[in-house]
Amino acid sequence: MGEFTHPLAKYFRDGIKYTTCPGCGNGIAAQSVLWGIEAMGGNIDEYAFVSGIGCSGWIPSPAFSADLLHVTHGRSLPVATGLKIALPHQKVVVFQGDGDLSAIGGNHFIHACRRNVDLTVVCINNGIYGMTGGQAAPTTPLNFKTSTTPLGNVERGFDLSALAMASGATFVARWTTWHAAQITNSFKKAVNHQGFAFLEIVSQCPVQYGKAAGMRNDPVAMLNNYKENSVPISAAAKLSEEEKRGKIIIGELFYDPSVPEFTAELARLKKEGQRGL
Ligand SMILES: Cc1ncc(C[n+]2csc(CCOP(=O)(O)OP(=O)(O)O)c2C)c(N)n1
Ligand code: SF4
Ligand SMILES: [Mg+2]
Repeated sequence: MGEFTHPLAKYFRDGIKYTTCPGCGNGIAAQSVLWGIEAMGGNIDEYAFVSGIGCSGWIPSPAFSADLLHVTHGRSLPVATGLKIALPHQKVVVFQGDGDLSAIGGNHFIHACRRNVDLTVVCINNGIYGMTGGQAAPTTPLNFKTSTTPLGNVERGFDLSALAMASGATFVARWTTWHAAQITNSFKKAVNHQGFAFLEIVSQCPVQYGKAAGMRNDPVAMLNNYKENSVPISAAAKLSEEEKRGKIIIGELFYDPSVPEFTAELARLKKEGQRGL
């Protein structure tokens, strides 16, 4: 039998090895996004990837054979915004962990949503600080035990997609790593949407979150859990608040193509200024 080359291997730099733990959802997220790029013509040079610090930050960088910016923790959105203003024709895709996005980077996030900058944000929401030892994040569920909340978390977790919608994002979708094909479809729509697109991927960290949830190093149990507890948005509308508790509401949650996009508005103002208006 001949040697098998993975169809997505062409998108990776030679000789780079992922440091991701076995069974981590980051692999599914990476593949789902790359399948989307493949379906949209496969020209990875059209994209620039920006990421911060955290396990999710290592998804594009240094592995993807593309333009990459790997920046400080929580700061990928201001950098991505600057990049998009400088190179408006580049498709800018940002990978963020839930901690990176909603703790240290929380203010950057709400303002990037509000500005409707044409970025695609792929948020790997594993409900915890994975890379640094399993500390509680702003997404960690109430009562959940982590290394910093050994008796249980007294804070309620953010619903990141709801935060994005409330802050003004104009495309919002949420899936879990069980829904790889759906992630690919939503990623394509997100990239083609002219505005701030937020794609939340509820993802397993079998090492840190799994340990605390009684599913240590058991990604299959975590994926089955996502499969059993995910509810499509259409079905969720018929459930009471009590019935929705503990469920993951999935689907394309919001889309508004009518809001002016930030960099297009800047270009319009520049043109008007040059004409002396
Ligand atoms: C300014 C700053 N504060 C804190 C850290 C430490 N730190 C690195 S990654 C991280 C959180 C990682 O969690 P998340 O963003 O959810 O990514 P994950 O590892 O779970 O993918 C923290 C607190 C840092 N690198 N820089
Ligand atoms: S610590 Fe968790 S999030 Fe980080 S690579 Fe390992 S399994 Fe993935
Ligand atoms: Mg995390």
